[in-house]
Amino acid sequence: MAEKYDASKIQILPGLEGVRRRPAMYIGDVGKRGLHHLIFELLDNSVDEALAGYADRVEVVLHADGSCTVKDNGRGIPVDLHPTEKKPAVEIVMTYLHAGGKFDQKVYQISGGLHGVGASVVCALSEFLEVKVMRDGKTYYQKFSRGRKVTELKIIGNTDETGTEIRFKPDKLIFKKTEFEYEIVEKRLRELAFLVRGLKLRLFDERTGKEAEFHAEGGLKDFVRFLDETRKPVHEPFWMEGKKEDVEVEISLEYNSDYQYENILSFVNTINTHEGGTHVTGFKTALTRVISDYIKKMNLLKPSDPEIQGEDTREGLTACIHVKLPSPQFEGQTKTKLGNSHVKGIVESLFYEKFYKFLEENPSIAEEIAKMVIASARAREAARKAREITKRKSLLESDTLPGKLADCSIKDPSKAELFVVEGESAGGSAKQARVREFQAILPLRGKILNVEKASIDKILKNEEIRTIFQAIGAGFGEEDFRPERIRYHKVIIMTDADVDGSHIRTLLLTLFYRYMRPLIEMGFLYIAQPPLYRIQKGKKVYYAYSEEEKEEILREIGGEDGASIQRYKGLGEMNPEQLWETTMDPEKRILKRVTLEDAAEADRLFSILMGEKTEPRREFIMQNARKVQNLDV
Ligand code: 0RA
Repeated sequence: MAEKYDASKIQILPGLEGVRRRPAMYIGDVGKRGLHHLIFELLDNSVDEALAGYADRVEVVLHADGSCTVKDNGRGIPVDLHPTEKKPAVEIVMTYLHAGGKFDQKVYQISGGLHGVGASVVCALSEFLEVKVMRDGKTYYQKFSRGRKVTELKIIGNTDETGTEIRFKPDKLIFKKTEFEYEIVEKRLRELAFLVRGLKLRLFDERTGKEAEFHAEGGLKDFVRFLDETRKPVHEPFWMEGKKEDVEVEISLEYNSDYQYENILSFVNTINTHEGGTHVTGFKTALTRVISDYIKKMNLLKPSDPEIQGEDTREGLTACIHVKLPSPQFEGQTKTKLGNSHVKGIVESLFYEKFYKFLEENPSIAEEIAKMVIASARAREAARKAREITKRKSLLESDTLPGKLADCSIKDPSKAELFVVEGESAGGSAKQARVREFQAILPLRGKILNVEKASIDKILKNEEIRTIFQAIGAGFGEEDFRPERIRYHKVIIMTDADVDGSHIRTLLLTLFYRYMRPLIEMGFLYIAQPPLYRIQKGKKVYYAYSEEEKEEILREIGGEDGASIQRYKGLGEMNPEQLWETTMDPEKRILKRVTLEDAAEADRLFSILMGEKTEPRREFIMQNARKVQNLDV
């Protein structure tokens, strides 16, 4: 540090009684977490000293008497007298709540979350706390109990070491349980070794004799390797570090072939940011961009491929991100989400540049990663389609038949007919007129839907439409239509001879064309041809199905004199008997079998009539204003 430490910089805050009264406010809780937090709190101070470049070794001992020692080889907590308090700095550190950042010139203040509350909190919550400071060739010693000093600071010997050693025993009056767990401490020490490259951390458990030493010269690269120990990485980890403005960034990552999940660990000033934050957002944004850009540049996407999305670039990814900055703002539920917004752009630009360069310099790795990402995108797209089909299946292929369907009794599809009838009243007539044995009736509400502007997806969600697919019973869609399950080998569309009728017909033909094409190809789709005119002379009744036919009939019966001519506008104008006679009786009716060309033409018409583009639609209607009545096939 450039600036010499000065005891006057210690900001004095009220005493430690409050900490003992409300410990959870300072350490989170008084359970296992809070208990171990005491060790982590002291560790943070030692790690700060290491981050500042003054310590390279930290030791933790779990003693047989339930106490714990945290020792580092840093400069040692200052022992000079505070100018106004007239007490050694180390005593103030242990007995006053202080704002950590104010009392020394730490570059990366470990603060925020529950960290950084200081050694005094540990002191307040300990049955005893002993501190040894090795400085200036001497060893200083002072003892405290429950936040109060038990001895004055004294010199207990000479030494050529420097550093700080703190031994404390958690207070039984405060904590539910006071036994430290080796594994919890071990995990944090290991993590710290990866986060502070080169720092040696040793753990010794006197109670069991267990010990471990952690030291990672590779920093986060070693962390990534450790995390993926049991997986199959497809390449050597990528690693980078950089600095921009007041933010230091270190990132390492690798992809695994046998693991589909993303595992992104993030840290700010060695604090695990479980909830992520701006550093993680910047990383993800850049990762997506780098890989998409690379794939584009190398032309690796087929035209049919979906666009790469962020999630595609994170399948099989293990990544560690560590940023260091002077005043981190922590947000979120557990205060483990970085909020400083400028960090996003800094991480994004530093990482983009270095990772892009890495891909360019390692073409075989880049190719491997690109392949995985493209495979993920394809799998995502396929899964989406599958979901959609399942959804449709459950919607449309449920075994229950629609309630509106008046089914026929015969089960042999080759003998069964389904009339899809426009309008409830015509539907009612058809039900009365039909031969129940082989004729089924499905009435559709007059206006199926306001088809103008409705997208085909919306139309598919329409209740009325779904009943048609349910009645036919063979599912629908390119991959999912099962012709062998078609329940009727004649599906007959029966609509009015007016504009609405022709619209509905066009819509139905389009649906069949797009989603049940085999039904058309197999010749199972028909259009009923109701007559246009009813001509009666005396007791004789004639039906004409076209203008020509009407003229012909009139000629045959000797002109219009004495004849009554009725023009049918809708099916509803016919009584059941008439409907049977003219349109449903297999002996007399005229059915038009729908060809694929008919349906394709309807589909084209549909697109113009109901499509999003209003311009061609308007044009079409203008051009065909007079023909519009006969817009059908
Ligand atoms: C304030 C100033 C200096 C060092 C420390 C605190 C310090 C605190 C802890 C806590 C655990 N280990 C520690 N090591 C150092 C620097 C004093 C100087 O200028 O020499």
